[in-house]
Amino acid sequence: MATERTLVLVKPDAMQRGLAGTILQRLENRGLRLIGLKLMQVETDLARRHYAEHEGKPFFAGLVEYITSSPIIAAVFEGDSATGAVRNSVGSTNPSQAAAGTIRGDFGLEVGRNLVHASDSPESGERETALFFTPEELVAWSRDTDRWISEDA
Ligand code: DAT
Ligand code: MG
Repeated sequence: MATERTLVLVKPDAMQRGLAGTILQRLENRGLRLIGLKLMQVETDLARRHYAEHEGKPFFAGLVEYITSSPIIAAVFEGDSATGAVRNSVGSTNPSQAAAGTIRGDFGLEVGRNLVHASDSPESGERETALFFTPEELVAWSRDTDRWISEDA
């Protein structure tokens, strides 16, 4: 399996509702390794670049307004097949259709307040990580538990 890096954003609604720790804990509990973490206010320019693929869609302006409306936590998780694992834990884009047991399915109701962002491919993970973090801000480390999480560690 390939080691991947994937960007997670704890969005403003999750921050306002005090769910940051719960969300990060669920991903950490899967065995994914945190290699980058910061509390930040996203400015409009970064929001537009992050969501560039959605420019022109009817929800784009609201999406930019939402993601810039309050501080967020940006996190990078690393691990074998990290992208798919995080997306599965996050759940479907619209929380009203997300499976119970997922973050969106357990804590959300509406697509415009879906609590968390997760990269949709390894390539997006690299692109988005570079948007939110400098290389110096990412920490390479190994854990004593890695061999209990991955056969290949
Ligand atoms: P995801 O965040 O699951 O990767 P996406 O990349 O398709 O979903 O869309 C990015 C965000 O845009 C999503 O988290 C919420 C918002 N969004 C997507 N589709 C929407 C819609 N039909 N109406 C309102 N907001 C939407
Ligand atoms: Mg997406």
